[in-house]
Amino acid sequence: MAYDDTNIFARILRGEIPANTIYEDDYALAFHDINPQAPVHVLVIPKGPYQSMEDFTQSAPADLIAGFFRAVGHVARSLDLAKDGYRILANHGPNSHQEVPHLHIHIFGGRPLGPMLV
Ligand code: DGP
Repeated sequence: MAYDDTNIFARILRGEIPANTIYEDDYALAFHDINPQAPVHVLVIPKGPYQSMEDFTQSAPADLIAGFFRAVGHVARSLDLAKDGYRILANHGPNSHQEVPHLHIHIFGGRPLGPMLV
């Protein structure tokens, strides 16, 4: 399916709507989730028109893939999550209940998260 550039994260990337941004570089933007599911719940999105892991890992340039995942690790460390631990998650497609069609990695932390439920 074609990338829909009217999605909310595309609009955040273009600066059309605000986000509580905590990190930005050439490859990624990180901001707090509007509906946090843990004491720390941050989203990291790549700078580019990618819907999910599917198209990102197939068609994004290697430097963007590397820079994006490096940014995810950097953000987790900058939030002081590395010692006690954190969880990352990315949804793809209807079975996952992906709501926003722009790739985003969730970072959860700040408390014991328990076992994965699925
Ligand atoms: P997912 O189900 O993986 O597509 O998660 C989408 C997440 O995006 C969900 O946790 C709520 C968050 N979200 C939706 N709209 C906004 C928004 O406008 N701003 C921010 N910061 N987060 C949003």
